[in-house]
Amino acid sequence: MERLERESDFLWHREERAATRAEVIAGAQGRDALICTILDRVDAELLDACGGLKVVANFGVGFNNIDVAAATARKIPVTNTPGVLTDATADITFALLLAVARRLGEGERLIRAQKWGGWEPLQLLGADVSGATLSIIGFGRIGQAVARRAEAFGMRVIYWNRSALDKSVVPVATAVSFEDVLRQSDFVSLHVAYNSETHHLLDERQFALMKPNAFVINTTRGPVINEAALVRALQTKQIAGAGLDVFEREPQLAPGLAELENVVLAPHLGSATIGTRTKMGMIAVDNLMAVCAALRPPNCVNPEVLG
Ligand code: 8YV
Repeated sequence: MERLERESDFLWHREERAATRAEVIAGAQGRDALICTILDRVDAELLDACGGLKVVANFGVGFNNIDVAAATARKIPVTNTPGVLTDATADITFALLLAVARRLGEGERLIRAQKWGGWEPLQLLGADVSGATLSIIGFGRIGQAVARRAEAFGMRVIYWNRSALDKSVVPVATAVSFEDVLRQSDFVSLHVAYNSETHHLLDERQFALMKPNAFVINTTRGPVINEAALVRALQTKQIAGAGLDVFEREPQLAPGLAELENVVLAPHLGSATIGTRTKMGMIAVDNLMAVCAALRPPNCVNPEVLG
């Protein structure tokens, strides 16, 4: 913000609440650049209403909030912030995995409700993490960072990735088929980008393939899972639990999800550390400034428009 204030004519939506679509359009009209977040749907209508935009700089690595084809058709570069949030997101993946396996949410609620009567030999027994099999669906930067953490926890790691990966890059994990990642795992962690191909990648049929002791961890985008089907799979104990940082219709949850004991819920905190969000902001500004100075932005998702 300080950089933008110093180096540009900068308008900032200063309120705690998200900007409405009308406010985004009104604020971006006649401007060269828009920095947006997951809350802002940037589509053809918005781009046309804000004619003159030279760049859309997303504050985040995932850019499913932006119609990139519409931006490309208008020759507008779209940029994102990859890399800097890899470790923070892998960390929260592990936080959720450990929390749900070891029933920390249930323990917390027990203590806070002043219902804890003291140690018991069979109280809140959870699942072992060490020695368990972790499946990683989507083995890009974040998936691989999760695998490195899993190795340190003594887990066996298998993965499924859309395209084949160079084995020397991924020494700690074995590639298996999509059905096998589901069948063999004690923990399934999702790290694919969200798009039409990954919509409801985990649905009723996939939960049916999973072991009853399996846990699902999601730190990518909510709609990669059919949340209603997940609730049913959890209610019927078809799977053991879930650790979720993202939801299909944030901030709303599928009916029944919040009532389940065997889930740990976080409000989209994957990249929420001071250091990570600062780096994301700086990269968003680097990208934006580069385009405005007619230079190549470091992280463009539609580089074909750069010529
Ligand atoms: C952001 C994220 O907090 O980078 C992403 O894809 O989901 C998070 O890091 C969010 O996108 C803010 O726009």
